[in-house]
Amino acid sequence: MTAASTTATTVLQATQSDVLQEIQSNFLLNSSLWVNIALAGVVILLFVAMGRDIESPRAKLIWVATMLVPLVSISSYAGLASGLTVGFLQMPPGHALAGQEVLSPWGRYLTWTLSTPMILLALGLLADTDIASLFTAITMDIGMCVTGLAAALITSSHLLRWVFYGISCAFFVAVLYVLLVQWPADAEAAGTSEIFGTLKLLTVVLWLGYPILWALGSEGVALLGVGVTSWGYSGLDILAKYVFAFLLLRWVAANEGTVSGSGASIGSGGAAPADD
Ligand code: RET
Repeated sequence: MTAASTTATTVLQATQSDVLQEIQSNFLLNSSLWVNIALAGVVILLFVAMGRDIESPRAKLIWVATMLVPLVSISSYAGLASGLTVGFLQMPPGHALAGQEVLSPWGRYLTWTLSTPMILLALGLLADTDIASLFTAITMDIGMCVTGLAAALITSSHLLRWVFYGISCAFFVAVLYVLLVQWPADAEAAGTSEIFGTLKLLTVVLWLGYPILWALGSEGVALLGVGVTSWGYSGLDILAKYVFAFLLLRWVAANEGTVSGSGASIGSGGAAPADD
């Protein structure tokens, strides 16, 4: 190992343990992470039990997509609690905390890229939508998360942080359009409109909280501190992921016939009878 690479390694390790120390010394922040790790663990076990009798391929696909939500979550929160996916960022001139080293839990935005498509996949399957519409919702959602990550990570320009925030919001509008305009009609035709309506409302209302929190938190105008912002996201996550997933799975387990009987477009296994 050369002297230069030894120095680089030392700096990297020091930075990560600095971050961990900072997280552990902030009770609000640390508890917001560990509560979610514990909850995700319980929810995973619960969902395994709830899905054990599901048999039709389509209902199973909804179940696996739903299961992935707490599975991604437990990994995401473990990454945050260990300091691996949290860093210090120096905010650019113009930002409320300009020049200060601000703790940024950027891993959240990264892992939303994996968890939110699973939520949309489950919802799209429930509504028995077509593959183009599902593809649109999921890709727009990934666009929203990745540009949200960019908005959080940019330290070169205050303006560009908000430009990326705006781009992310534009992607979000496309997701909202699919959820509010396209899928309700599909769900009506599939006979799942009641549960779809409940889950759509829960999703739209809670998801709107995320950009609001980002704007008010330390990455935006910094009206809220790092710990309060983190609890805000953790609270939204508990409702938007675990409560959402529980309601969906409970309904699917009790109404498997409705789900497996609807459409043959995605995940129904209708085109491959030999599979059984
Ligand atoms: C950001 C900031 C940039 C603008 C917008 C955002 C929206 C985030 C959303 C996140 C939803 C996350 C969920 C996670 C569950 O695992 C990235 C905060 C529009 C809607 C439901």
